[in-house]
Amino acid sequence: MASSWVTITHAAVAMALLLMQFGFPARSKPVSTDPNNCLNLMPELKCCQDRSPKKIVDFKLQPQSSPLRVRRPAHALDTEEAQKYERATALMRALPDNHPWNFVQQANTHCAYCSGSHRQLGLNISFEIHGSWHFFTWHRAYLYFYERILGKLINDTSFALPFWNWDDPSGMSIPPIYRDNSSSLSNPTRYLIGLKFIDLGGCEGNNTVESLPMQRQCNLQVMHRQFIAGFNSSSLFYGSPYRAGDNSFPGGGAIESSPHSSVHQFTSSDMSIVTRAARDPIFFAHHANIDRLWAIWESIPGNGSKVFNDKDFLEASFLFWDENMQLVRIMVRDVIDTRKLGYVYEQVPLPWMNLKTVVEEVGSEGVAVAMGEDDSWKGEVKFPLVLSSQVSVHVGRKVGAKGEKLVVSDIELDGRDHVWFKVYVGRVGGGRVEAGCFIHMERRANERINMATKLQIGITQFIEEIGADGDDWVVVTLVPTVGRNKVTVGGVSIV
Ligand SMILES: [Cu+2]
Repeated sequence: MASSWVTITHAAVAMALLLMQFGFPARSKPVSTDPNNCLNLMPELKCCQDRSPKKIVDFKLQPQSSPLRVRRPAHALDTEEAQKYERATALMRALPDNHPWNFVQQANTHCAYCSGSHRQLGLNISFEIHGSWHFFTWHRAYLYFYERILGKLINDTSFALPFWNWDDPSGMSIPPIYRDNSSSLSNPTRYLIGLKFIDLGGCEGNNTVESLPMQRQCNLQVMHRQFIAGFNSSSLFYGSPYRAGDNSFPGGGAIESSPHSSVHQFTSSDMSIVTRAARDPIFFAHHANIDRLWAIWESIPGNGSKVFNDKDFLEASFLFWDENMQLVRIMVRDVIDTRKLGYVYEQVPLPWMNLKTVVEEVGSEGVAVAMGEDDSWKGEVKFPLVLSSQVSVHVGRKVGAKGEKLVVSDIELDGRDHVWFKVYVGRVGGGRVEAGCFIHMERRANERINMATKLQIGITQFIEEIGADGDDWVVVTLVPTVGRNKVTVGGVSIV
């Protein structure tokens, strides 16, 4: 008896040691959509689909029988391509109001996933597809079905959505196909400046003939910066994990704030309000470009995504009506390769990829406050703080640390508000670079949306560029540009 007790105890201790070493086996909890629980929270914006399905089928990748669809830059479509797209969208708009393919019903699919309407299966909490690692994946699946429905409507299995190539100077304005007010692709309420220039993040100038080249160059800098900020790190590029039971907005990835949200804002009108955004047909070209940037990021050597090892990422699932009028449950694992989904992007130049970051030197306009040995030295700024004006704080770092991340934590706001602040990293007494920004887009809701999130930026390359590799401290400056006083920041740290 005594010896078997000893054996059991030994076994238990050995198991406990193993678990301590390798961690407890994780409970799998991918987020999935509850098909029977969708709440129309706003009377003026009913986002749940009108039609309930008889059954839901699991998505299966189709064997490639037809050639790959090739998504081309919207500004470069030929007349035939443009007419096809225009006609398909017109047919979509003409469908009965409650048809799942109807243009507004399709737009509502996006709304239902960003308004608290869709609920997580079995949990009755919001399923939100922004501000986490599902930003890219959900939108890829959404565009996939949207494209195939359009193709079906015009009986063309090669039909491909265009992408809005705003990361190249040739595409930095509203593409011509979206401008004609008699077209099914137009939205006459858009901000007219977009006809000249589209701002990827703080680059709007006079929009004069003289200023436009500089504005375009500024846009390329934004592209370069946002890619660096998420470079070579899955968690920074994709955003924070979002598992079943998690609150919305754990933290968006490198390009969700900018250029994604900045382009939404600048396009204005429906596009600037998350819950209405897909009512502007340009939404789909905008998100095709976001999707393309994801594909580009994945193709960069060394960027192999660590998130692909996480079952909670791969097994998350969404619901969409497909081109056969089935409600389909699609998993993230099905959307990580565009070729398997039957499409590719036309290769076009990436003029932002190898730029050099602009370092603003002391004395440049607006820099002096940030760089001086001002009152905020070493913790004199008290967090949490309401971001009412520019604030600089000295943040400690470990010299020689690999993969440094700047974390702006406990960002709190009412999710209905539009908020934008920029983040600079500077050398004490030296130059600074804009390292990133936080942009939250307005959304409609009857009640306050209590939102708590964080911003993470990869800063290794920025630290090198300002020459602060050997410094124990850097100056981080937060500059609110929209929604002053509407956002609270809990802290700033480098990890
Ligand atoms: Cu979007």
